[in-house]
Amino acid sequence: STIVLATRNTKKVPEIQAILTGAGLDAELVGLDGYPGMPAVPETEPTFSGNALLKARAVAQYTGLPALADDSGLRVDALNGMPGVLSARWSGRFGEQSGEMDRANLELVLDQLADTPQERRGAEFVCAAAFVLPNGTEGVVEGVLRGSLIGEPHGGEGFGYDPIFVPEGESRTTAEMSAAEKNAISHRGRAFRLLAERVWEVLG
Ligand code: ITT
Repeated sequence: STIVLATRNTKKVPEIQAILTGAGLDAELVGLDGYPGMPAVPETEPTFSGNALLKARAVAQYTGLPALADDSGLRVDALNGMPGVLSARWSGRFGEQSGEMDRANLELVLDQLADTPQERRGAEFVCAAAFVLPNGTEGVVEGVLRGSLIGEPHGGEGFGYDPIFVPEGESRTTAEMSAAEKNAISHRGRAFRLLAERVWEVLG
């Protein structure tokens, strides 16, 4: 069966496909590349869960297929939880080529933390995973990964803020981990493994 993932972030599709396949969900995930006419969904909610549900509902309605969505981001302790739901848009360069936009977002956070010592550089990745089925059944769950932000980027895997994020108890950034290593501990891994259980219950 096919499930549409309500994302234009091409890095999310393989990450989430691997997590769901690992959780035993037998479905092919497709991103929004196949739906170029679908209008962008404004992410107007103040919470990750609210925005994930907005995206999944819009795509379920547009496609008539079961839809999943990921709304995620980085909460930085010393920035009072920012950029949070604004993580993709933090540098104001949303819509540019994804590598450059990711780098601009990361550099801005590093600038903002320039005077913050390592012991106060705690942060967490958060992921809300939502599902909406054609019969209207819906749900949303969250996963969190605690860690801290180092002063300069390390590693070329992953995306977004991965090159500066070191999970608690680890010495490498999530950009220095394989996809499987990251998924085993990540906010996204936790959220989508929970979601897979939930979707099974609903589907009976
Ligand atoms: P869609 O809304 O189309 O899914 P998006 O990238 O705009 O794509 P979000 O609004 O959920 O998605 O923003 C997520 C941002 O949070 C992402 O662009 C990264 O900057 C950051 N982020 C989320 N998960 C991350 C991860 O696993 N590693 C590094 N950065 C992450």
